Amino acid sequence: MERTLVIVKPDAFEKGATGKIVDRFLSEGFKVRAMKLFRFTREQAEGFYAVHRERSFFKELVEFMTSGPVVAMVLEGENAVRRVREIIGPTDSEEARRVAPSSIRALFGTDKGKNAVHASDSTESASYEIPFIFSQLEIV
Ligand code: FUP
Repeated sequence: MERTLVIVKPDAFEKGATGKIVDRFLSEGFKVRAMKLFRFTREQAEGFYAVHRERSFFKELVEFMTSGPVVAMVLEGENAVRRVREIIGPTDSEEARRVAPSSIRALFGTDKGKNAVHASDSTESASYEIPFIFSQLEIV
């Protein structure tokens, strides 16, 4: 069974959308294997998004991700990486509202930066991101 990392970002947490987002994944058949509430430090957010270090939006991204608490979870299911990416929709929430109106980013995000959720974009990313956030003992 494949595993992927999802993070409810500060905008969606602040809106009180965490429960609805978790419920959506449960109703799509995923099992939650780990979950926690925390707030990223700057160094942690920079490490988590190290792959984007050279991008123009990196500073803005780190500022947003450290602006409030987040809820991270490990989801498990068949083709979890690809299916979760379909359920969250495109990066830009405005585009998501046009092309995937029932996606999580369409329902709870604002724009390209404040887009409600993160999800691993490949199994390789999931293998970096899951142990970055969770210790072995925290995954059931
Ligand atoms: P995604 O994999 O859909 O989260 O999107 P990317 O990997 O392209 O970008 C990672 C995060 O950077 C996005 F979730 C939000 C942020 N971002 C911006 O703030 N501005 C942009 O132009 C693109 C991405």
